[in-house]
Amino acid sequence: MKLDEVGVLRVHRQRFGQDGQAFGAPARVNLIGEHTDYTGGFVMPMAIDFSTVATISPRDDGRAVFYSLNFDEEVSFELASLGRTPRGHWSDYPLGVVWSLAQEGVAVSGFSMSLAGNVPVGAGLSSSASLEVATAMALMAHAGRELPLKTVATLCRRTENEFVGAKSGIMDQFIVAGGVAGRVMLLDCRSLEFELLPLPSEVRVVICNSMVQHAHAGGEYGDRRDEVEAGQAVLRQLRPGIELLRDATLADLEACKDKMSATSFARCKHIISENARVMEAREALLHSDVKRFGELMVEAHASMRDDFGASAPEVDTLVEIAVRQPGCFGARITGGGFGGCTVNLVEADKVESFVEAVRNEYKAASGISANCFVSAPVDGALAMAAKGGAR
Ligand code: GAF
Repeated sequence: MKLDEVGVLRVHRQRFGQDGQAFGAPARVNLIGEHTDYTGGFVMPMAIDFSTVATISPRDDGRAVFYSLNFDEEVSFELASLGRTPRGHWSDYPLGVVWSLAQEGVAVSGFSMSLAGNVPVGAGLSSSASLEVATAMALMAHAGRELPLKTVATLCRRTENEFVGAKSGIMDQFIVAGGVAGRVMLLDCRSLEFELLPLPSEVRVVICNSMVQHAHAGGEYGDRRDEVEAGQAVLRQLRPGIELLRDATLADLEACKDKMSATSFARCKHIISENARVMEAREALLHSDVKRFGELMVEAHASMRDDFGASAPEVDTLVEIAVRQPGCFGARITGGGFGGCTVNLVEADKVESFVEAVRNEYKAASGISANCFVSAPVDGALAMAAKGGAR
């Protein structure tokens, strides 16, 4: 899905009277490892072919001016008096990046920034991380600073957690900044060490949007996180050597069952079993065992639905339809949950018939037209910039 980057540069010039420099960031889909990131576990995302472009040029009045092409709205702030003051507005994301960069010791001078994106919002594909990372790339260039991947991801996560007020983990910002074309990423969310793995050539990643939206900030995502952290606190207290849930086994959890709520038990069970599934999925990929990889995706979906309580009826329907189709190895909900998209692993030469059947059957079952698209793993923002362009 190519953004009209030239169009964004033209709009920037018309509005601000200066040529801008454009920086892009993709979206992401997570193949497996859901809700494991904020307890230091494992995830396996890849960057996908949607993007946000931030175009920047300097100004000399000490102001930060953002223009959103998507909303056709301009907002302006005095940089000298910038505090941690979110307004519940789209500009919280780019403004939060300015604030977060300052926490990192990078102060920026006045700038005009035009922002445009084609990442579906509320679909679980990380439109917010894409916006944060594109903004950070533009601001770093404006300040003449190059920061490493871990710092870029961490400062963008800080924007989300401490400025916007959404309690997300590190996965989205990390893959959006650090993705590499043709590779999926196995990320250890405690050490931030990662491994890049190829997808077997006989499969394609198909993403199907249920068109049912979720809400992240506050809401159910935050509730799940609290339930998980309550369980983690019990394990930490009762089992020596457990700092984060990723250190625990299902036997540890079982031993602490009567010390936590049934809800926390189920949430932790999902996370502990999901971490194990991610590691098994890595093995499957290393052996090009797409059949096993697909089975793990289906198990991961059941765990998100039954233990984590983070699916939605429409998404369950999409998964049930998908796994019946010839050539589909596995399907599951992807992202934070409560709606959004499924990710499907499909035999390359069955993709067309798969998409047609899923769209038809989903429409018949729910009355909703799903959007389906295929994406290979694409470059993240740092690789994109290193290759010299927003795209
Ligand atoms: C959202 C969050 F932003 C991520 O950090 C992650 O927790 C994900 O939900 C669930 O795996 O995308």
